[in-house]
Amino acid sequence: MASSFSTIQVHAADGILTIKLNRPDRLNAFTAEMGVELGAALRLAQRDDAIRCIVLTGNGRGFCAGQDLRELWPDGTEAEPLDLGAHLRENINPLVLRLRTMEKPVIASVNGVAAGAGVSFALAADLRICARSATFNMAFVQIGLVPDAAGTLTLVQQVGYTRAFELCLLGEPLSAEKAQEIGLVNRVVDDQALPESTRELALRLAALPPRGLGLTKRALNHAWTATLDEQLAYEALVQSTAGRTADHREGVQAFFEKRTPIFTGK
Ligand code: T3D
Repeated sequence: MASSFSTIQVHAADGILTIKLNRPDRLNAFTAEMGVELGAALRLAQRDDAIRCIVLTGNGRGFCAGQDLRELWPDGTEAEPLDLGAHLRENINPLVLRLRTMEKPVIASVNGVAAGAGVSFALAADLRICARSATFNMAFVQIGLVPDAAGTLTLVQQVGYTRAFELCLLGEPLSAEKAQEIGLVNRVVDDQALPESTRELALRLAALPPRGLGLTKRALNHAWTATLDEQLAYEALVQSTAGRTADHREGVQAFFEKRTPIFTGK
């Protein structure tokens, strides 16, 4: 995969694409250039059958400090207000859509502080594993803004309205342990164990049947807006597709032969 990125680093091995946000002196704050590069890496990952899991992490002591405030306000303030909605539509929303809709599991490996849209990016992933020293800060309120990058939806989904409201309105930092306690993250590990623990999880996901896994992601996302009837119909639809895969046959055959299945993505 292209090594010409300047705001991210990408590394593909063993079916895992690791995308490392790479502006460590700014705690990996998001810029438009990072958005373009992240979008390109995710598109490539989506198209490449050899990639079966994506890991999003950060270089240095931060995961992502949200929007780079210097990029939008290089002089501290602007005479004319910026159209932040346009900025979101162009740079951030397409990334969140891709993370949520691509039929491959995405792990956020939160290595340090996540703030503002950095929290939203972690929430847009399917699983979150984080370092014990990581913190989560819905910092939007501190600068008079509204949580974005789908944070108002995904936070409610992960932790419920009451906790989401408090996190967004008070904007206080949340420790990794507390984040796990309220269901915002799946796992917390010691800082030095994060890369290996992330890799173990990613390898497990990469060994699973990709089609079944991708369709499961679709069905779980579909459930948020569906009635019971609609969800039952949707499950039947995706199950028809999963039932036609060679991986499904392999799984059943392996069960009868009392062996570990080998899923090929067919
Ligand atoms: O429509 C739109 O697009 C608007 C979208 C908005 C989405 C958002 O994400 S809004 C929220 C933006 N993020 C923030 O407001 C967070 C700002 N940062 C902080 O509050 C703190 O930096 C942290 C709590 C994240 C970490 O604090 P600390 O003490 O560990 O580190 P630090 O010293 O503050 O930061 C280290 C450097 O990173 C520092 O640079 P310097 O001064 O040493 O040269 C700091 O300025 C820089 N940095 C941190 N966050 C950002 C940043 N630079 C630009 N933008 C940032 N968001």
